Amino acid sequence: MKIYHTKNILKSLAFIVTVVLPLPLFAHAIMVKSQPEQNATLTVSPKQIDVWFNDKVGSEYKAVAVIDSKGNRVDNKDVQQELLDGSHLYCTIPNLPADTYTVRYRVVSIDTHIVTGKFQFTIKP
Ligand SMILES: [Cu+2]
Repeated sequence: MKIYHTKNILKSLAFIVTVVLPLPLFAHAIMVKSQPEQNATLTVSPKQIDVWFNDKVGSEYKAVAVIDSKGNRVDNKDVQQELLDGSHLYCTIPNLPADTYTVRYRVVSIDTHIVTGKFQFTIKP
């Protein structure tokens, strides 16, 4: 009798987890695309850096930074989140000289996990 009862509770919990909770709300953010692309070699300095995630990310604590090969931050510190596409962050950069740059990003996923990552691109006129 007791075991049967426990099974029913477990079944109910399983139902709540799989059906009632909207699972897509708990997505963990993963960067899916960037502009410039990872390891791209460009002949001219881009005007801005774009990163896209697999899902909307939180509007707080977002960060995108561009670092030159000497470790200096060179972006304009103006990260924005696209209004109609919360998965898209971007920042502007000044006209940069030839170098290899590292883009670092930090976002808060909808599942509340903080996600950080980086990629590089090179400017070589
Ligand atoms: Cu997560």
